[in-house]
Amino acid sequence: MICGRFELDAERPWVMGILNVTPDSFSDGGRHMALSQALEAAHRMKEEGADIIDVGGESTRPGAQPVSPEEEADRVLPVLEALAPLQIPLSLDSRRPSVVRQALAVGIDLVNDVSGFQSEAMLALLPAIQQCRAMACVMHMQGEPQTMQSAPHYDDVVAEVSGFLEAQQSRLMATGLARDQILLDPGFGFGKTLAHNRALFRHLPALSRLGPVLVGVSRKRMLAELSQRPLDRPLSRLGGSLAAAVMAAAAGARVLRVHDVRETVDALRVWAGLK
Ligand code: HH2
Repeated sequence: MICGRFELDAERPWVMGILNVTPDSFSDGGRHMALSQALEAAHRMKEEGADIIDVGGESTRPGAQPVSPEEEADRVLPVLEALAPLQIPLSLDSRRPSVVRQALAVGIDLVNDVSGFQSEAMLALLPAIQQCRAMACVMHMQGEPQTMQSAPHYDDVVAEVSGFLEAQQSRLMATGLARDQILLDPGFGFGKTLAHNRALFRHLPALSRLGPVLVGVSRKRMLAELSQRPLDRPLSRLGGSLAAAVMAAAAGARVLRVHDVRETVDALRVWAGLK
């Protein structure tokens, strides 16, 4: 399967390693702010078996303050430039058209938009995305990060989220992207309660029949709720993250967006060897 400048094995799920170049991300904020730290983390993730590296310059955790596009670009562009020789697909986690445009010029293989390619300005970038043969990830979010967890409400979460993803998939395909180029992501934790997340997780097999699916549950609060652990310790959610990654793979997910690359790669290899 084509992912920008690379071809990835479509026979197994891909591991997307998270590289947050932010001071305030919920589990790894402040760890990769220096260019040298970011590069070291990316090299390590590649060695550990990551298939893609997802670079983000804005935290979208519940309650996060938005950053200006200029600030975000200053954080991510030097990292993307420095990672080019690493020879691994690079994803940009951004909902700002100006940042995405500049990153496409530097060279990225996937555009991960947590606001789901809804704005005209993001849609206007699709020809440039198409030209790079890059993938586009359409994620569902209810509301905005600052307030999304205050009282999320749906009449039918599965119908609403999958309806949104299907509509956006059709919109992107109408501009020339192939079905395989568009990753669909229910957006776990983005304006969702535990009950919503559970319903969406159970719907993954059906969603995977619509197109390739990305699942991002790594270290998220829903894992602490399910494993009955303290809600303020995201670094202690490895067991829950691995269980959810394997279950998502078994449900047909194509991409697993994770913080703990080595452990996830091992868990998926064991699952593939035993299934
Ligand atoms: N989750 C986060 C960020 N980006 N992108 C996609 N496609 N799917 C996700 O589930 C997703 C995402 C939040 O996680 P993280 O990057 O670790 O935290 P923060 O937003 O605080 O930087």
